[in-house]
Amino acid sequence: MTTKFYIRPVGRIPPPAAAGGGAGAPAVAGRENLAFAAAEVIARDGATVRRRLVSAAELARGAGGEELATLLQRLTEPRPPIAGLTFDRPRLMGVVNVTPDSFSDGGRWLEPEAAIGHALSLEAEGADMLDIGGESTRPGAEPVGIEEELRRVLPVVEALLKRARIPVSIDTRNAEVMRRAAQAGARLINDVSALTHDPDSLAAAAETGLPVVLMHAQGRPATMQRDPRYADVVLDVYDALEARIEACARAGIPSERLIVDPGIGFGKTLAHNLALLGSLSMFHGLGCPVMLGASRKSFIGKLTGAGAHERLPGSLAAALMGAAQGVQILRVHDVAATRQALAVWEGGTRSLPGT
Ligand code: HH2
Repeated sequence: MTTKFYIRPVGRIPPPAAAGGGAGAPAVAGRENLAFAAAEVIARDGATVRRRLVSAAELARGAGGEELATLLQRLTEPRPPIAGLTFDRPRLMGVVNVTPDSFSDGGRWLEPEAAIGHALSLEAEGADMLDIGGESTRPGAEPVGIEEELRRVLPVVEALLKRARIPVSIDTRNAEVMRRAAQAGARLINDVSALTHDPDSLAAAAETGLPVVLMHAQGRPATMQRDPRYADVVLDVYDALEARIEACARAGIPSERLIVDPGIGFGKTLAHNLALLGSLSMFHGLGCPVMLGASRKSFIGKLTGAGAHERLPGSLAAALMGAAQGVQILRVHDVAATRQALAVWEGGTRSLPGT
């Protein structure tokens, strides 16, 4: 049995201490306000998982051997821009659900004009990109026919190409929708099945040349919440995303065009979701920007009893947990509120003592 290693950065060092002493501390994805003091080094060997805390300085000296040095390199390298967006600060993807049945806003933006208006208002609130979806993937949702999905999303994508200044992403599991949306001007593909749902989707995504969000899901929306199980949710989701990055490489989609997302709420219990939320920093080891979609999700309701429309405070807390762990893209419904929360977090983490 071969041992697989994982690095989970912990303990942010604020500037200017992070730069002290010459070489400076390693930082998550090259982000200057995300230098870390230590890391949990995890080794999995079949059913055995060992964890030890190592100082970042020790790790940077190559104390853990070649494999860990390569992993650390992937974790700390700056990420190149995707769809014109740089990743020197957290970016916001505004959610536009052109569906009758999405869990928090189903039916509100089903007419193209309503969806376009909503998208433009999210842009005005400070969204960095817009995610247009024509199929709800909430737990229990049934699939939508391709023609109906195209009918919902294409007019919105086409209109936004002319009317929005920020890039548009297409949230779909279907190859034909990927191709048609790319022709209509979409700049990013967001697939909650990580290009596994439609057998033609890997080829279609490669053909478009667009960047792709690979989101982890266990099972299919209709049944995914029936007793999901993992050996170790964080390590299993990491391994599954790594396997999809490899599948993309074989299909001609290089890792520079990929974004990974642990898929909060997709085949996960409350405990699974919370474990992922607490270990997001580890996912940078995959070498791609990390996305988090926690906005208004049911784990917030399960923790607090809040209904789908009362989950803004919990959504902001989750967004800040993501930001603190270097998540590059936050997929949110409430753009203005998240922008404000992030501005405070960014300001505080970049502040210099003695100013
Ligand atoms: N969550 C949803 C849909 N798409 N994409 C990514 N990358 N990450 C996510 O967490 C994610 C996603 C579900 O949220 P929503 O679109 O609001 O609901 P619905 O699926 O009911 O339309």
